[in-house]
Amino acid sequence: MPSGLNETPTGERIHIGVFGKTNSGKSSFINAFIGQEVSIVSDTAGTTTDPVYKAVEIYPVGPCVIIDTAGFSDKTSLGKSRIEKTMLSAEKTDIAIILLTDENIDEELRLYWYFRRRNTPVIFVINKCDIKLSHETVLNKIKTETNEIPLFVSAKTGEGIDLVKEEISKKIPDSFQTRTITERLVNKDDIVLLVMPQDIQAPKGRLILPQVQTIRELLDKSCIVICSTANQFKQALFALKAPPKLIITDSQVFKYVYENKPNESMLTSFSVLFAAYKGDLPYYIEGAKHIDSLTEKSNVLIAECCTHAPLSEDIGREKIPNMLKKRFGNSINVELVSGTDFPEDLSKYDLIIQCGACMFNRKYVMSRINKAKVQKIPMTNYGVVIAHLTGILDKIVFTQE
Ligand SMILES: Nc1nc2c(ncn2[C@@H]2O[C@H](COP(=O)(O)OP(=O)(O)OP(=O)(O)O)[C@@H](O)[C@H]2O)c(=O)[nH]1
Ligand code: SF4
Ligand SMILES: [Mg+2]
Repeated sequence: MPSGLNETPTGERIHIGVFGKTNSGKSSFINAFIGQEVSIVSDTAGTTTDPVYKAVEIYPVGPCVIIDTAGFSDKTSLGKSRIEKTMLSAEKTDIAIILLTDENIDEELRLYWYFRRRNTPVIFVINKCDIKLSHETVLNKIKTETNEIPLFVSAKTGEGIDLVKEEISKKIPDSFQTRTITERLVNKDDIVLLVMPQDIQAPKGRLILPQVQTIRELLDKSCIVICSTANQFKQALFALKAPPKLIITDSQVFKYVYENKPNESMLTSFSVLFAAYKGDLPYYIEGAKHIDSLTEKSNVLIAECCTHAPLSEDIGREKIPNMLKKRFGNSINVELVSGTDFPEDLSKYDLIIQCGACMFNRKYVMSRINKAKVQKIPMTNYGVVIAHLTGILDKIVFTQE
C-alpha cells in the first residue's frame, strides 16, 4: 500500500460542496464562510476552474473540507471538463450548498435532485442579498419545487453566514459522529497489537494514514496499543503477559500472522477495517467470493486511489495481479486505474478490486460502490480479497456482520 502522502489527508472530515452558476459568488461565500481569502474572487465569469479543496475547522460544524467548484453555466471550450470536475466534487459532497442568484433555476434544481437521490442534504442559499431587494420569485419557486426554504446571505457583508453554519451542523449525518474504524471490536483497557511492516512502500520516516488513524482511535478508546513489524511479531507476543484481545495486521502478512497468532486473539487487517469504515463490507465480501468464478478470460479492474510512481512489490500493480495470474493463468486481463479515475461504464469487468481508499471520504467510495451495484458488477477491496485468496476470510473478525 503506497503512502498517499501526495494527496490531502482529509480523513473523515465532513465535505461541504458549494455549487452554483458562474459569478453567483461561490468563492466569495467560501472566503466569508471560513474567514480567509482562499479562493480567487472576480467578476469575470468562470474564475474558478479547478475545484479548490480546503480543510478547515469551523465552529459549530467542526473539522470539514470545503469545496469551491467551477460554475455550471460556463459555455467556454473548457466547459465539459469543468463540469466533469464539478460532478466529481459532487460525488465527494456530504452536504451541498447551492447558491441562487436569479430566477432561472433549472440547473440548480437538477443538481438538487441529483443530491437527493444520493441522500445528500442540500441547503439553498440566496447570495448578494445586500444588493438585490426582492427575491420573492426565486424563493417561491424553490419552496414550490422542493419544499426547502433558502437562507439569505451576503458574502460581501457576511450577513447570514452564521445561519448557514448552524444549518450545516444540524444536517451532519449522525453516522459522522458515531462511526469508528474499530467499532465494537475493542473496549477500554484492551490490548491491541498492530502488525505494520515498514517495507519499501512505507513512506520514509512516517506511517501511512490507515495506521495513524487506527492508532489515534485506539488511544482515544483507552486501549493499550502495541506496534511491531512482521519480523518482531513473535517477540511482541512473547513480551506480553496475556494474548492481545485483537491483532490488526497489514494484509500483506495476513497468512503469517494468522498462522502464528494465539488462538484467543481475534484477527483482522487495516484494509478489512477500512473496507467497512469507508465502504460496504457485505458487498465487498460477496465480491471477494466471486473470485472463485473467474476464468483466464476474465477482466478485473484494480482501483487504487493514490497516484504514485510504481514501486516494486506494489500490492495493486504486482501482488494482486500476480495472485490472480497464478490462480487463473497469465491471460487473465487485469487493468489498473488510479487517483479519481474510475470508469462510468463498468460492464466489461467481472470484478472490481478497490484499495483501502484511506485518502478518500466514505461518500465518494460509496458512490463508486453504487455505480458497481447499479451495473451488477461485483466489487471488493484489497484486504478482503487477500484474506479470501489466502483462505482466511472466515477466520477473521469484521466490524459489521
Ligand atoms: N454585492 C455583492 N457582490 C458579491 C457578493 N458575492 C460575490 N459578489 C461579487 O460577485 C462577483 C463574482 O464572485 P465570485 O465569488 O468570484 O463568484 P463565483 O461564483 O466564485 O464565480 P466563478 O468562479 O466564476 O464561477 C465578484 O465581483 C464578487 O465581488 C455579495 O454577497 N454581494
Ligand atoms: S488511498 Fe489506497 S493506495 Fe493510497 S494509501 Fe490509501 S489504501 Fe493505499
Ligand atoms: Mg469562483
